[in-house]
Amino acid sequence: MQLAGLGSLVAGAAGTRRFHAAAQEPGDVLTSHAGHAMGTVGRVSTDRFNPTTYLRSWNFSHLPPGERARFYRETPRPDGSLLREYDFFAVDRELEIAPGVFFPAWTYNGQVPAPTIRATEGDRIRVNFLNQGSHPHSIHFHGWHPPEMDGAFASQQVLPGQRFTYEFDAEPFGLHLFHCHTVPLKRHLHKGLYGAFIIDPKAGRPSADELVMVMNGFDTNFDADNEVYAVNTIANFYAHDPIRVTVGRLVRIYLVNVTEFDLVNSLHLHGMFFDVYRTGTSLVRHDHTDTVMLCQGERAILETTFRYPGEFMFHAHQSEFAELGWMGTFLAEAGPHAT
Ligand SMILES: [Cu+2]
Repeated sequence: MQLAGLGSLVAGAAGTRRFHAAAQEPGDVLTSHAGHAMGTVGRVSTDRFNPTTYLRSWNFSHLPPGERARFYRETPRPDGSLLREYDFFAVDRELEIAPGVFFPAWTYNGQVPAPTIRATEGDRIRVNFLNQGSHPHSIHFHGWHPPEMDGAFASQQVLPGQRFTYEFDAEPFGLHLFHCHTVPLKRHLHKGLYGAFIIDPKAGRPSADELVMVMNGFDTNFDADNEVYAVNTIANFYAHDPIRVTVGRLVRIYLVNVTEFDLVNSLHLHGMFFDVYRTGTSLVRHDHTDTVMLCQGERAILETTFRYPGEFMFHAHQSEFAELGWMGTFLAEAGPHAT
């Protein structure tokens, strides 16, 4: 993909660096397309939500232990499994999704995507939900559960100020999601009420550097079409702050598509191939490719190992989405790195 000449929102890493390098040389004259490549000016604050931290956080692992215990508790059960108990709340919050672009989101626990829920097959999940938002909401989990835990029927909507506790066993293993299931559905989903739900097989998966990526979009002018696209909410974030990975170490991506208004989204990785485990419910790969396409609500686990050091772009292969913010970079480095 050629970065120079992309739309105004794009600030692709390669283009930005080319500009900086050129600007540091006295007397250098920028090419006529350098202005286009520069894209957005400024950076989104990561004080309240840091997409780099989000990548490798689940069960509130990003919080200090004392604070974490307010939102997540584990209790061993006689059969060796765990009761995993979560405190979730819905709250309205304005999010900066691109420099200077603010979106009036509805969130779980103040962030989009919601904190990732992760369990092992056979664990018990209990989610205490409090709706502090201004509209009725619910949490609808994908996976096995009895109908009274579905959160989708009219009688299961949680009104502002009210609570509901969702409780069910974690199965099957795979990559699932949870989201609000209040009508109008596309509005409640697109406003930000969604998150990743990982269930690990009992025997686990091979050790890897694991990353959660949620492909999302934002309709900033409420015309039922997205103006901004991203992976993990902030447009072009990983183009500026590459995802650091290690050459020779297995990387596992938990990829979820919650993009509203567009039928499909996709992830294309430059310079290499990856294994695809659709919905993560099988340990046998379904595909070996460099581009995976997911419908709304669909997800896949991707596994690959970086062979060469350096930068590798990844982005939606729908060029429009890439140009409107769904663009990122991996930085593969030799040797161990701190996560
Ligand atoms: Cu809702």
